[in-house]
Amino acid sequence: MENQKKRIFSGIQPSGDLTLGSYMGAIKNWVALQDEYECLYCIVDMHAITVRQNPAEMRRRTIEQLAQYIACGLDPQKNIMFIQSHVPQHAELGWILGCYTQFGELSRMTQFKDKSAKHKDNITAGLFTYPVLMAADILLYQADLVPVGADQKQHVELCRDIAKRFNSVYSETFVLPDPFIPKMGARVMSLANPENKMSKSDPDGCIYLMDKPEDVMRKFKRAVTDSEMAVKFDKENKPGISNLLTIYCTATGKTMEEAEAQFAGQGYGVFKPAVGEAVVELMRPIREEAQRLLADKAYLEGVYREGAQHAQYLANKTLSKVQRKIGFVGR
Ligand code: AQP
Repeated sequence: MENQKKRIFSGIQPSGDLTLGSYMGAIKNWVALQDEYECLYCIVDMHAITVRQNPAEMRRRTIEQLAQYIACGLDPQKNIMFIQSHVPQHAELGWILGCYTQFGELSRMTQFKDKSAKHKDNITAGLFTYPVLMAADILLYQADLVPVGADQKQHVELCRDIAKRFNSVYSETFVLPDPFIPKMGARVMSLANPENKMSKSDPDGCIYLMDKPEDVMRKFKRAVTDSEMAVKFDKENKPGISNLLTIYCTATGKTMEEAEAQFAGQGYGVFKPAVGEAVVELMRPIREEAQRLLADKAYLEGVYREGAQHAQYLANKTLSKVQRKIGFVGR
């Protein structure tokens, strides 16, 4: 299996409950790719601590996130699913790659600029070197493809640059990964402020996968739009409505033209609840299945333990090759 299929790596931080943004930008595509590729899907807890977390909350969310991955349709028999901190090779390769990454490169990362502005009182070295650890996550498994939302494109590009640099110094070592960004849903915006990305840490503008139907409906009915009446896609002038249309199309599988035709001549009072209902129906089976899985902690533990074992086996192959090339004495 290892050598026949191309490989995928992706992960999400347990820094908050999973959102409709992370579902549409990432997980939905993970599910679509699981038959064609050999996939590793990770819960990146080491990335999450780049900003301060409540320990008990993070432990709870880590397990819930695994249940939600499975509930979204990821099959643990087909995919390697694991928790990042259970595979210490990520940290080991991360350190090494940090020595092949320029300070200037990291300074240009927009996520660092955004997050350091948000967490002014705690701008850690970990937040700054986050993209190096992400490069290690991807390169450890020689991943060909990294399915992410548009906001992560810059980090995958940096990962390629680090890999190229290493390969040119020491001969071919790493596969150069490509980002895989969905055509629709790559950047789901906040319902409260459609100029901003929907983020876990912004409860007002955010739909969480585990939200109850009544909460989802309330958030959509309150979604910020504009003073016009037309349900038309126009990202510049109608960011709120354009975001809702994108969510509607991604949830229902309809094209933008179909959605615009469906709501032509109808006001926002009809459109907004219709988007809410489409999302409620999309999320209902996910929420129910996640709740069912969470009642079986032993099963979830089995999945992440087995996942970590398998991941460690693959990670070790790359790590020992890298260590040998850079001049470390074999263990
Ligand atoms: N709004 C979004 N639209 C499309 N894709 C998104 N992703 C996240 N938000 C959206 C994609 O989902 C994956 C998860 O990313 P992450 O949780 O590891 O990191 P993040 O982008 O920092 O997530 P948040 O929600 O913004 O977290 P906080 O609030 O903690 O900063 C990635 O593939 C991302 O592209």
